[in-house]
Amino acid sequence: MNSICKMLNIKYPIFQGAMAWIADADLASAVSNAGGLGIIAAGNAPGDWVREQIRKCKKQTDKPFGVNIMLLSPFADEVARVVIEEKVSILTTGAGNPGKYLKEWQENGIKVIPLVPSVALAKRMEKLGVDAVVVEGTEAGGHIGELTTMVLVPQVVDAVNIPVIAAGGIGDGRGFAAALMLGAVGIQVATRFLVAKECNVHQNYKDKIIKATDTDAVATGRSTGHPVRSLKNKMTREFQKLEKNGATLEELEIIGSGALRNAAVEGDVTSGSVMSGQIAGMITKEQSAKEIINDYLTELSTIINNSKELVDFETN
Ligand code: TUI
Repeated sequence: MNSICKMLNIKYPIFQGAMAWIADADLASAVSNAGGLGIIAAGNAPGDWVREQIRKCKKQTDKPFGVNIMLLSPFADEVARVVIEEKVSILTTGAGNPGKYLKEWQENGIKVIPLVPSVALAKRMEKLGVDAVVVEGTEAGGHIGELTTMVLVPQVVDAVNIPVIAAGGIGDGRGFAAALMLGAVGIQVATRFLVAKECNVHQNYKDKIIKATDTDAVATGRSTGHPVRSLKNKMTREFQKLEKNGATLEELEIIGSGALRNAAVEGDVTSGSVMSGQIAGMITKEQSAKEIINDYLTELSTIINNSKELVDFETN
């Protein structure tokens, strides 16, 4: 049996990626009810909000779900305690090293799965004793690393002995199949769940994802050392202009702060930050979480069933 399904007691090895301000109990429970792993994004929210979402999620599903802790959050310590108090069973972490919390979480029976953008960090996490890693390529949305999923996944798979879940650029069942071929045991998908019917992000955000083409998800902020991928708009153009003219970090941060909330909650997709992965160009319609998961699974089986023909060529 698939190692991550067994470890987490989930039906399909499909994680719904954490999206700050967006991935709440409604989306997470819908994904978990469809057989994937729904994940509540703590983002920059205080402990009380996270507690409320965990309780709501438990009411809406009897299936396993997770919480993602964004380690740069000023509330990270608080949220780290809340997930223990509320008996969450699965945690993912992003944007930092979860080392200082790991022992306590695991003593409380929590499976801990950090997001990593490099082989070195994956190895460090394995040494610390984490249960699995999500390897995120630069195709992903939000705060990103440098390496692509295609090159990062096989290198991490070779470097560690814990399950590897692939993230970044996995837009449909073809990407799912590719991730498994690279040695991952599962996938994490975020951008495609933005257009889930159960996703409470502002409708303007969903519409912008659906309209996006292949070249619309751009990375800004490489000069600051903290690149972010979002859909092209007035904000990204102004940011790029400032960056080109050598703006200071402080000047660049003024544009960035609060911008995701403005887009996701207020629907300001012109001046806000419409964080998105490169797969936005592959997304054509709103669907339920269940339909999205079923699409990935159906396309994956078709590929696996036809693969004999693909490799039916002469070898010696
Ligand atoms: O976390 C992400 N992507 C994100 S988080 C986010 S919300 C946010 N809001 C305000 C400020 C900052 C973020 C939007 N997008 N992806 C997972 C991820 N984690 N990718 C890379 C990493 C990562 C980076 C460095 C993981 C560990 C790490 O460790 C450095 C160290 O301390 O060794």
